[in-house]
Amino acid sequence: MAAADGCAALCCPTSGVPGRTGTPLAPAALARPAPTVIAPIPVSAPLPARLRAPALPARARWRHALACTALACLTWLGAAGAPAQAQGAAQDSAWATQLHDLAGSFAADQDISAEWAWKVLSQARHNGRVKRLMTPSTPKAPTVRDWQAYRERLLTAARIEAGVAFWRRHQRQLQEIEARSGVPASVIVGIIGIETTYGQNMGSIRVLDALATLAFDYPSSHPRALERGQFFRKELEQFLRLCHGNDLDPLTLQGSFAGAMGVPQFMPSSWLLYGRDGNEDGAVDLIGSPQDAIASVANYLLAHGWRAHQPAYLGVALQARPEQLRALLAPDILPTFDQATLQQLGALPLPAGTQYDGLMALVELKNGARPPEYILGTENFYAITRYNQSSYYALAVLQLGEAVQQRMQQLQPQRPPAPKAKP
Ligand SMILES: [Ca+2]
Repeated sequence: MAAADGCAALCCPTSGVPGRTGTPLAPAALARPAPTVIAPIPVSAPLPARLRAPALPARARWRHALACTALACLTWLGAAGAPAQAQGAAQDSAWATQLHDLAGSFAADQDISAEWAWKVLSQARHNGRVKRLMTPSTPKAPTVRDWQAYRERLLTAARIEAGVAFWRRHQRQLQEIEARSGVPASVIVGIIGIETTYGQNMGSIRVLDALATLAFDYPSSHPRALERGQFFRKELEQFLRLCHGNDLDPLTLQGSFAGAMGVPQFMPSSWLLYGRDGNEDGAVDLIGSPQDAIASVANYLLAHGWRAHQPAYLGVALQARPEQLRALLAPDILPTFDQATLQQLGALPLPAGTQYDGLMALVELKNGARPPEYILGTENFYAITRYNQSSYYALAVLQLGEAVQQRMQQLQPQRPPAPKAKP
């Protein structure tokens, strides 16, 4: 996700792009596309050269040889059953070879066999809709960002009410985590609300297909297509490890078009690294357990620099000259300026006299043809952008959490007036 530019959150949600975890905004239930059927590699196709690398120790060579033999058998079995109409697609040898190559990379793995990997990967299907959604748009006119429109689209009354219900349902756990970690309940509630509306929309695309498509057929028109393809290849590998180690079915798991999964929309690597067992049942289940999702979101933010009891953003009174404004915006969302430097550059933190002593970034929020808005993002604001690298996303998370909290306070039952003391 393009760092701090807000584009991802506004127009191109992508879960877990390099540098990001979780994921992008989950698109509302995407229609399942007709899959492109890719036949297995013909039995005569040689294994890629990397599978035949000779530098392995003797034991690994034996295992490697067995794996390759098994791969060939599985390939032959698959080819024998391939429908005639798939013969044309079978010409796409690049797709099949890369899947084959990835399966073979498990040959020396201690936990996962290449046979199992190929059994799974050979069933990956190219998803044209995933590729189209990830393809950069080429509008005739540049996209005009509009923070207020984006905010209104996300901070709906229905989402706020769902947030109230979620917060009440998990109030005890949220309070305990806030007390223990310093990550406010409102921030956790904000993230889960923006990502999936509290588990209502976790995505409907088969993760295996999404990751394989983005790993091996990333849109070439993207300026960083190679890097992003490598990122998704790694995520596909981690997806196999996640499923293998947690008894998850890799053929049925669904998520966003970028392969993000569950209530918090974690990419496979983030699930493995930052997933936590919030309900203490011995497993990390980010799909079926909101408690695990809550604990994992807090853990993710802590791991990415969340500072307890510090604000995530401040207001700003901007009196900067044009050259000062350029200097203030140059670092983008990276917290760069202390209070003294901000004041020298004409950006005064609000409320005046705030005690925040960390670094900050001046964040510009464009409003279409109307004047932009500005805030000061702190290190905690930056931590939220590690979840989704968009300043618009981070502020929407924070303001949704605030809106849910305010709504809960409005709904607090009114205390009856104290009885008058008898004279
Ligand atoms: Ca659990």
